[in-house]
This record gives sequence, C-alpha cells and structure tokens, in this order.
Amino acid sequence: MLDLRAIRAEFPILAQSMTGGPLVYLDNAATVQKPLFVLEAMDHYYRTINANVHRGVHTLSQRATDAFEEARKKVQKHIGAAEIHEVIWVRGTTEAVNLVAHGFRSLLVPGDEILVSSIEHHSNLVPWQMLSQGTGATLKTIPMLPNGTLDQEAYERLLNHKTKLVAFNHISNALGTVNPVKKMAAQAKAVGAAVFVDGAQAVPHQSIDVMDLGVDFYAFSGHKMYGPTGIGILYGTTEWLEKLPPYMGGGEMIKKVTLTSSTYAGLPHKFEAGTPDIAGAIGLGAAIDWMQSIGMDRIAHHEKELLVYGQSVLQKIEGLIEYGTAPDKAAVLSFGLKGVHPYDLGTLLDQQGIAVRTGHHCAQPIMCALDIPGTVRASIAVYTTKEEWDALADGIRRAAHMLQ
Ligand code: C6P
Repeated sequence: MLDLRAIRAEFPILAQSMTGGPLVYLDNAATVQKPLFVLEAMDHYYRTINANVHRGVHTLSQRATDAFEEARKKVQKHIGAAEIHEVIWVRGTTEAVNLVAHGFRSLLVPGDEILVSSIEHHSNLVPWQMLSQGTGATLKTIPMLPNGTLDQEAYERLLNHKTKLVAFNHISNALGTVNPVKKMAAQAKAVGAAVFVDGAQAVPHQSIDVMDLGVDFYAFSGHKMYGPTGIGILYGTTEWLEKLPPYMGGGEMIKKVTLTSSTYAGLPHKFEAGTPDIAGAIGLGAAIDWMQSIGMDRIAHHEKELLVYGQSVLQKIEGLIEYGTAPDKAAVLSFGLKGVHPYDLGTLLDQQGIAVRTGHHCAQPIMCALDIPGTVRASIAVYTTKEEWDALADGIRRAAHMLQ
C-alpha cells in the first residue's frame, strides 16, 4: 500500500482549491505534476552549480557537467540501456521521433516500407509521413480493432522484407491500450526492420527494460514522468545511432570544423548540438530517483488498482461509453456521454474543479476510426486517489443532468 497522503504532500500544486473545492487533477497523460524533490533539485542546480556543460575548465562548469552526465547515467540504468552513449537528450518525445525520422532520410529509397500503428499520437505519425514523402518510401499502417488494440494478424501480414522501420507506441495516450512491444519488436526484427517505440505514456507507469523489449529506439518525455517540460530522451542502440546522421548542426556535436566542412563528434554528442537543457536533465534525473524511491512495481500495482476502480465507477453512469476496451490498459480512461459533446462535458467538469482533457488527444485517426469527434479523457498518476474518481463520477452525473 502506498501512503498517498504523504505522496500528495510532496506536490504543493495539488493542495490548491479550484472553484471552491479541491482540485481534482485527472489530466496526467498531458503532463504530470512535479514533486518538491524535483523542484528543489532544479532550484539547487540554478542556485549553486549553473554553468555550461562540456565546455569550461572551471570548477562550476565541471560540476555542471558531472551533474548533467550523472542524470544521463540515471536514465541509462532506469531503462536498462547497455551503454550511456545510447541515451540522447532531446526536448521531448516529439523531437526524438523527428530526429530518427530525419536520420532515416539517408537510409530509405523508393520501394522501402515504413509501418506505423494507427493508434499513434500525431508526433509518432506525422514525422513518418514526412519521411515517406521525402524518400518515396511507402507508409503503411497497422489497423486498429474496435476495442482499441492493434490488429496483430494484419501486422504479421504487413511485415515483409521491404519493411525497413516499424513505429508504434508502448501505451496509447488516447485509449490506454498497452501494446505487446516485445512480441511486435521480435516480429519486426525477424524481417530486418528497425523498431521505434514511443514510450511517452509507459515510462511514468511501469519499469522499462529496453534490452529486454528488444527495441532499436525508445522515446519519452520528462514532463510525463514527474520531471520538467522541455527535456526528454531518445534511446537508440549504438548500431543504429551510429548509422544515423546528425539531426542539427552547431556547437558540441563536432570533432573538427573548417570553413567548408566538419567532422562530427561521437555518441551521444553527435545528436546534442547547442547548449542543452541542463537544469531539465538534472530535474529528469531527480524524477527518476523520486519514482525509484517509491518503486516502479508499486507504482504500476497501485495504478492498476486505481484504473479498475475508475472503470467500475464510470461504468455505473447511465449513457457513458468507454472508448478503448483492450484487455491490457494503463493509466487512461477515455469516454463519452450519449448525446453530449466531449467539449461541453469537459467544460462543465472544469467548472467543478475537475481537470480532464477533451478532444482528439492529438490522435485524430483514432477518432476517425471510432467515428466520434473526440472523447473525454481521465488519466491518472501515482498520487491519484479513489476519491478523485468518485468526484469525477459525481461531476459527470451533475453535468449530464444539466446537459440532457
Ligand atoms: N501527449 C497528451 O495529452 P511531447 O509533447 O513531445 O512531450 O510528447 C508527445 C507525445 C508523444 N507520444 C505520446 C504517446 C504522447 O502521449 C505525447 C504527448 C499529451 O496526450 C500531450 S499532446
């Protein structure tokens, strides 16, 4: 059992009242709140260490570099990467996908195939569309079944020797579907395709072992895992990262520069042009320490129980339709209310101090497949309580009464 009262006390933002009652924050898939431990680590960095990294011989610069690289080490250990240089700092999941998609421009030719799941956040879809347009490679999609899972039989049929890259998420931000990453990665590898996994919605909720999953790339964002915005991770195997060209040119990513040409630094610096978000990296490292102090298995167990509870209270509401009924779901419940636009429901919930996300959740193809304008999405974090689910259910009933 987690001591939720103690955990919540670490999040000052949760203590505020909203429209006269307690804030009920159920928009954790959009971004999660930050514990004092993370805020203080970043504050401490700016107050006592602030300097640029990998550049100066002075003591502060060395301290900043040590703290920055220590944070990278924490990420490496947390996700089970073989080498520290396989952990690349990026701004977030979106930049990680774009970095890899940009790199594949030099590797694909017309006739090659890129296979992308149809339950992706736009950030794991649009860059692959751009890659396809830029190279002449064909973009194919793995269809979704009505329950929000990927059609695994279709996936097997679509994989072939022309498939050069397969991209899918670990957990869907719009439906909560958990994809069988290990199995899908092995199938893709069997035809020689590279495997890119968007782990933005998985890393906050369960332990991740990229080697065990057998993926080539795994991307995630700091702000969804109790860390700050503006920092994220691209994990890539040494083999693949070495094959990809740099994404951006500039300081720090070079070995030698003349007026007409340059040679590039080794990993990870090849992909880290410019001054990085040093405080962000330190904050992300602190977020990992914080999650580990609770234990990823305990977080996963607690959230599983909470999700089941949430489903049970929402299912009792007349006219409520749950979207995405995969047998394996995590942290997200997407739903609609018969005859009510999700935006109206979200607005009335907001007026009761309940924060949810409404709309297409940056996953328009899912809404199109379900033939709905959008959903209301409630998403949880480790500090979410059963009382918050109860408050949501009451809030929906009140809203329904007003709207129907
Ligand atoms: N999803 C949501 O409300 P960035 O913005 O780069 O940190 O993350 C993009 C992203 C990529 N993949 C998945 C699965 C995601 O959920 C997100 C971000 C938020 O669902 C904000 S749109």
